[in-house]
Amino acid sequence: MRATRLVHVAVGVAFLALAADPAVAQTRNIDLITDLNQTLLYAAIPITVLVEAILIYAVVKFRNKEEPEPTQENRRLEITWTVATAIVLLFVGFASYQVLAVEEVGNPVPGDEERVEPTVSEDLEGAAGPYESENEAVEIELRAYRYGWEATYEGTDVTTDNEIRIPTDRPVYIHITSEDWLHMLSAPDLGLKQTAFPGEYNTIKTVAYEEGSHQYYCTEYCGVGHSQMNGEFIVMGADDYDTWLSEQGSTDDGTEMDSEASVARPAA
Ligand SMILES: [Cu+2]
Repeated sequence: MRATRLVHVAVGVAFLALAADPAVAQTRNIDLITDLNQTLLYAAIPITVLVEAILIYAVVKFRNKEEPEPTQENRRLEITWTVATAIVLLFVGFASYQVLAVEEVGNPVPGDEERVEPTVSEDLEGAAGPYESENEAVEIELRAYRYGWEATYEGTDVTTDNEIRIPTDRPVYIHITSEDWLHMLSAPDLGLKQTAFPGEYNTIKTVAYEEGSHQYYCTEYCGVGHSQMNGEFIVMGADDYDTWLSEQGSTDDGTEMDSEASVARPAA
């Protein structure tokens, strides 16, 4: 009786796990990461089932053996499991490399000749500009400080505090740095995560698919205000984004005039 119920629960959970398709991918980054996760999961499930089945079989079958015998050397079996393990590891390595080698996940590498110079305010190492071919690309400089984030939009004086606006369907390069201490940008919905180091830039890249608004956090403990060091990623339609940006730029001297999301920056 109990065993049947357990089996039912197990089957139910397995179905739920497989049926719980992740929501529509918001960015190329999260798309790639979720796909890899699923590929590895589909490979891992049969292996887990096989290993557990052999284990349970052995435990049940040999549980009452009066005189246990030592295992005999079995070269064929050893070769089999060594080769099988190697195949599994190669598969995992190959599948992961396919994703890690993509810029959106592995991050753009600076110094590539086909890239344009990154648009950043300071002459520091680490920033990677867009490829020459990406003439639609958007660059944003993101400065983390205790305890907030200031985004500056390429070619303008427009800044937003604790808010990052990006357009859909265009490559977005975010050059992250810090003014004081280690911080980390993490936007789980968008599959973005990168450390902010003082004195250098780290560039991340994304392409957003869907309009929407997503929380981001500082995930590197940085002091008493760490837990309030959040902000909002706002993904806008490409035209809306251009309109928004030009409206910001046309206000008097281009100082920030942003909505409620903007939080006054505390004195140091
Ligand atoms: Cu922080």
